Formats: sequence, C-alpha cells, structure tokens
Amino acid sequence: QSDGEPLPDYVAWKDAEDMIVHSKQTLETKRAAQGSELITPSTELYIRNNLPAPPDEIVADRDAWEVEIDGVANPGKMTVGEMKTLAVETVVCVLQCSGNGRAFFDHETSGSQWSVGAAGNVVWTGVPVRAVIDAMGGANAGAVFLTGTGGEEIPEGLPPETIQVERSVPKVAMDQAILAWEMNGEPLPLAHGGPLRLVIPGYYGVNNVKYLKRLAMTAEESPNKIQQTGYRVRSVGVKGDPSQPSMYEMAVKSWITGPLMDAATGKVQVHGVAMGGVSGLDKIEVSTDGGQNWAEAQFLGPDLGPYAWRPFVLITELSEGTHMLASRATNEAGDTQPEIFPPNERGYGNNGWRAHAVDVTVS
Ligand code: MSS
Repeated sequence: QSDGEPLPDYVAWKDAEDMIVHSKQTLETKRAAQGSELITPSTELYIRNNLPAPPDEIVADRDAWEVEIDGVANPGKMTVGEMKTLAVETVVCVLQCSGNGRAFFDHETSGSQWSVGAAGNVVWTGVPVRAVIDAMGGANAGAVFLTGTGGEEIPEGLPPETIQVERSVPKVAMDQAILAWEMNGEPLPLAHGGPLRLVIPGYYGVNNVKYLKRLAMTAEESPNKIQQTGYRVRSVGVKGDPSQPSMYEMAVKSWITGPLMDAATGKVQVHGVAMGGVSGLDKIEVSTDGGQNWAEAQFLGPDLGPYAWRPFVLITELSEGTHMLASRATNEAGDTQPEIFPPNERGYGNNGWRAHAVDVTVS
C-alpha cells in the first residue's frame, strides 16, 4: 500500500494522482478525489480483481462477445450485438466492494485495507436482464437465483470451483439488474468488466460479475467457493459457511470527503457523499463535534435514483482547535447509519459513522 506507486499496465490509463495502489489487483480512489463528485470518472474508479483480468483481445470485437444463457426454456448463446437489439436502459448506481471500510475496524482483518475509496457512483447502460431471459423463452420453473459467471481463464489443473468468480443473487434482483456494455457513456473498459458486465444495482460489488460469459436461472446457489464460503458475514474467528448471510444488499452509508486534515477558522464547506443502499436517501446530517450535535446538511445536484449516491455539503463555522467531523445518513426505508458497525471476520459492510469520521485541525 503506497502512494505514487506506478499503475499496473491494464489500468495505466487511470489517474495515478487520484489512486492508492494496494496491489496489482486492488486500487482505491483517494478520499479527497471523491470530493463532491456526482459521478465517479472511470479514470478514478477503484479496481478489485479476484483473478488477473483477461487479455485485451476480449474487447477487440465487443459485439461478437457471446454469453451462454441457461436455466431458460430455450438455452443457448446470445451475443452482445443481439442483446443490443432487445432493449436498452440506463441506471446509476454505487459500485462498492464488500470490504470498503475494512481498514476502520479495530480488529485485524485479512484482505485489502480499504478506507472509503473502494466505491464509486457509476452510470451503466445495457439491456435489462429480464429482456434477455424473456427472449430465451423465460426462466425455468423452480429457478430462484440469477447466477453469473466471470470470463477469466482458469489455469489448467485447478478445479474451477476453487477460484472462478461465479455469484448467485436472489431472483428478485432481476427487477433492476442489467447487462451493461457502457460505463459513464463510454464502451465498458476491460478493467471494469468489458465487453459485458452483470450489474445488480443496490448490491455489493462482488455480485457485479465482470466479463460475463454465462448467465443462468438456477435452483441452487453457485457451488463455487466465492459463493459458498466467501463473502459471508460471521463473527471474528468463525469460518465461512453457506448458512451465514451473503454480501447482497448494501446498507445506508456516508462519509466526509473534505476537509480531511486542516481548515482555516470561519466559514467552511464540509463535503461528503451519501448512499441509501437499496432505498433512496431521506436525509444527511453532519456533526462537527464528534457526534454530540448534528445539523442537517444539503444534498448537492440531482437525485439520480435510489441506487445512486448523492454528494452533500454543510456550510458551517469552525473555531480554532481539533474538530471531529462525522456524517450520518438515513434512507427512505428509515434505516440510519449506526454509530458502530459490529466487527466481523472478514471486515465486511462497515457503515458505522464514528469509524468514518475525520479529525480536522482548524487554525
Ligand atoms: N467479476 C469478475 N469476473 N472477476 C472479479 O474478480 N471481482 C468482484 C466484482 N466482479 C470480480 C468481478 C469484486 S469483489 C468487486 S468489489 C467488483 O467486481 C469490483 O469492480 P471494479 O470494476 O471496481 O474492479 Mo468486492 O465485494
């Protein structure tokens, strides 16, 4: 984890100044860069790869990319070109890694030590999953999951179940799921899942399978490790197993993006971003005294729907000294960020407001 480390080749087009390179497979957006950005530019969006990204060739002829569609009346292959003739929709949603906020837990956790930057707000365009399933004759009776498989090449000799990225989400997620070929108005970059990515608005990052090569309506969850024992929330010291909650729906969350260290006395704009999870935002409050008093802040810019984040600002006056700036969001379902999110084995899902607060010195 170091600043100013060179970007890996496959993401050399990103803005090095705005990224923290944790490893070749994990890059985080700097907190200050998030600022009050309504949409996260692709040059700043974080990267999380469980396996090395596939080679460039797979985006050479995007429309020719084939996806196997299974668990439907007429199973078979469909190309991106064919999908483009079915329907098209645009959805704005937060893409956030399950482990975003992991670094703020007090206990030791394995995995990338993300602070707030394994998240971004992205515009996706593609075909609704429903339209694809309908075009293939509809889902088989008894299907309760939507299962997507990533297109990475699995090294020979390794049983695919042990490393292949394949995730199943409950069928209800189909209401909002799309197969995206565009991100922020441009062809989907390979690093973010081009030529085609499964996008499940409101669900944690891991469910948004990149370089999608198979989509299936299934009666069971994927047998793969990433589904069965990975991304399961459990107490510290406990092994993952399928009875534990899977990282599906995201929770209400927010954090301050500025100022982060110093400020001058007098009027100051306190900025941040807030998300409702699977419900829209109701309100955002900011505290400048470590959570003793809260003031309602103002959302900035248009509301881009229930799955998008909203930048916010509070204009306030700060006196000399150290101030703990915190933010606390409430969604339309009535959920408010807790002060502390309980520790869990892999450090998933942290949305506690206290851990996300920043200490700012005013002079
Ligand atoms: N997909 C695939 N195919 N592969 C991999 O590795 N990862 C995950 C998702 N998807 C993967 C996929 C994760 S885990 C995440 S977060 C995401 O993705 C990220 O994205 P980007 O675009 O940012 O890189 Mo955690 O929950």
